[in-house]
Amino acid sequence: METRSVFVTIAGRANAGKSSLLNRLVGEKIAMVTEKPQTTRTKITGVLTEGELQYVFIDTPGIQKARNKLGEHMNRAVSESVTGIDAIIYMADVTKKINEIDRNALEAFKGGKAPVILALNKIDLLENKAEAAERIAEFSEIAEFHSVIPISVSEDDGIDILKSEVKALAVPAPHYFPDESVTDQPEKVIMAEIIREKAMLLMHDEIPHGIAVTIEQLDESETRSGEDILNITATIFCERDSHKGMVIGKGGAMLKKIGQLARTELEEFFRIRVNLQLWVKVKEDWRNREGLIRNFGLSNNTK
Ligand SMILES: Nc1nc2c(ncn2[C@@H]2O[C@H](COP(=O)(O)OP(=O)(O)OP(=O)(O)O)[C@@H](O)[C@H]2O)c(=O)[nH]1
Ligand SMILES: [Mg+2]
Repeated sequence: METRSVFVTIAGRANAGKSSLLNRLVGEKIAMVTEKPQTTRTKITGVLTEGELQYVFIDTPGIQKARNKLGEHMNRAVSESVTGIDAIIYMADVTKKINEIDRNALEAFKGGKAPVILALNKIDLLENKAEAAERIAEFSEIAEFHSVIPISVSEDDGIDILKSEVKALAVPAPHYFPDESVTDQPEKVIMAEIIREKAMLLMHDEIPHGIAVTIEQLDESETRSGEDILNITATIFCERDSHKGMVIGKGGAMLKKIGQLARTELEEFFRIRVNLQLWVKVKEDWRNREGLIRNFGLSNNTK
């Protein structure tokens, strides 16, 4: 059988819905999603195989005006993901006016070879569909697109059209990932991300952005009734003592809530009972410390 593959990078400003799109395309929740900007911190590969064709989607962090070293790493993760691929899906929230970040990103893509598909997301939020036309006009003034597709990831609207546009760009090539895989993320990374997502969802202001999670210990045992159980010990890092207090909450209430939400999702994802132990530690200003950024697996230095 002659096989084909297509590599597509999903890029755009924070909160546009890139990770939601990745999850929708591969049919499983492999990337974390929150209503807060700057949720995704590294590139995440999603794989979808349909017969001879393998799609490889790369979700990237929202492009930002970097305010710390972590932000610089995140932007680098985007720029390194837009070369050597077959297409770029540039995703934008249709309800937001274009800005400098869109302009600069699209200008930078002009130097590359990959065709750019503009996906205008969240059309479900438009009262008047004519607003989409306004946005299309704005974007068309600053760049040329392979195609422009209004979509709603949450309503599953227009995703098929987007997929068929991508499919048309596939090239004869081997399948680079096993046909049954949905992501190349190691299990520990997925575990840490599920916990981080819950902490991000429940925390406010600056706290969610200063959270990192590591898995300290992982083993499987049997309960007394003979059921398999996965024992996970994880640490939630935050940037200040005052943040630590908030993450733990009154009488440990917040940490318990994070743990409950995370455990439910971990059990669903890994289809096994989970025993989750959470610790909270402080690493001051870690988002500006290269060594810590690297330890948390967030470094983008290609060495
Ligand atoms: N109304 C509406 N909301 C959506 C849609 N798609 C995504 N969202 C919401 O938009 C928010 C951001 O979604 P994400 O998928 O995390 O966005 P992202 O682009 O990956 O964000 P970063 O990782 O921060 O760059 C979440 O609250 C989603 O539920 C959509 O089609 N319609
Ligand atoms: Mg994301």
